[in-house]
Amino acid sequence: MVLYTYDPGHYPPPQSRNIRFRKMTREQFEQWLDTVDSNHDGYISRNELNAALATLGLRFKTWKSWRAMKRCDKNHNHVIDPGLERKKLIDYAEKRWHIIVTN
Ligand SMILES: [Ca+2]
Repeated sequence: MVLYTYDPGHYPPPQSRNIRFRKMTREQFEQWLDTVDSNHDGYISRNELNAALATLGLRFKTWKSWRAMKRCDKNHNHVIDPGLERKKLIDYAEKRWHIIVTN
C-alpha cells in the first residue's frame, strides 16, 4: 500500500491552495502577531488566534488554531507565551499555513 503525504482527492497542492491568502514576511508576521493579541497582555490565547486567522482568510481556522496551540504551547498554560512559544508559532505558521514568504 502506498501512503501519500496528502490526499489528491481532497487537498489541492500547496501552491494552488495559497493564492488567495495574504502573504507576508517573517517580520510582518511578527508584527501581525502583536495585533493578534487583542487584550495586549503579551500572550496569545486560542480565541485570539482563531479570530486572527479569520482575518487572514484561512480555512479550517478552528482546527488550525487548536493544532497550533497543541504544537506551540509547550508549558500547557493554554496561551502562547512571548519568547520561545511565539517563535515556535512563527515556525509553525511558516511550515503549515504557508502564509510566510521567506525573503
Ligand atoms: Ca504557554
